[in-house]
Amino acid sequence: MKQKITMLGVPMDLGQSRRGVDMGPSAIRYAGIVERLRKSGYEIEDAGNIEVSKSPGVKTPEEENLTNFAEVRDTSEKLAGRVSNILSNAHFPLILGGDHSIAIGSIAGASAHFEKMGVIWYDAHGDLNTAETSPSGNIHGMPLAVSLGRGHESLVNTYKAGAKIQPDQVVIIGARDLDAGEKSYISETGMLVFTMHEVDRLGLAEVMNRTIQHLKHCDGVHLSLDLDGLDPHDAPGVGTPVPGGMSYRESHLAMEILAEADIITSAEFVEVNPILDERNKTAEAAVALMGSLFGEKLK
Ligand code: NNH
Ligand code: MN
Ligand code: MN
Ligand code: MN
Repeated sequence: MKQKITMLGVPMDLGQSRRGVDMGPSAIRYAGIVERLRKSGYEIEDAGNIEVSKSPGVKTPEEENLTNFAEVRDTSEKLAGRVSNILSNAHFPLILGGDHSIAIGSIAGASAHFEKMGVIWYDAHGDLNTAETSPSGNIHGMPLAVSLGRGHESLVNTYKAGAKIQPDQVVIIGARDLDAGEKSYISETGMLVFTMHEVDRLGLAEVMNRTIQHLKHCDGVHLSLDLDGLDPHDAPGVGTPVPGGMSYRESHLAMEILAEADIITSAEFVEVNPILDERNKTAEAAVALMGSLFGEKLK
């Protein structure tokens, strides 16, 4: 992994319906991410937060069931440009959310630097909805679909026209709450999904080994880690907790295996909501996982 990290906060809460996740970047900073990674020998530059503006835009009929469409689209475009610049400077982009809708921008910006970028989606959810299949209209349930070229075209065309990744470049880990439309898309495409059933049967070490193997043909890998992938016991500060998730320990192991494999080229940690949290426990978990991802235990 590159020795220089540029960290960027995205205080976005418009991709879902519970306020507070816009304070995620502050909570993660407060939990000591900069000091933590410096201790491991990284040069880390905090680029601050990108501006998320609320525009009272009038929706067109094509934007139905896409809550805060204009704001999410504008922020995605801005974020993609910033992530792309970080990679152009040969730094590692570490993005702090914000809700998961920000992945539209992170993936658009990062994928421009690779022929075939893989994506590891660590999440209780698939985030494969479109406006047609979404039960909520919340765009944080759609970013993986958008990156795969499905959904409203101006979201799909963020930064660069068209799909940024193909289904064989994606691995979902920890899924336990998939909507009907997401399930049919997964079975149509044969995308690799390790639900909690597979995590329990195989163990997370084997799941990670298979994930790394599956992404062997990729020349870069973006890690998109939704804190609700963890069990709510270990990460209570999230907007849509789902019981039966991966533990704090398992998640550490996952990050350590990724650090050993040295395949991650950009990462985001999303959905930390300090208002719903217990004494910053979820932000602290995020920081600890970042420590492991950047090889803390290996040195
Ligand atoms: N699948 C639901 C939806 O589309 C919930 C998504 N919520 C998430 N995703 N937190 O990670 O609204
Ligand atoms: Mn530099
Ligand atoms: Mn998510
Ligand atoms: Mn989720």
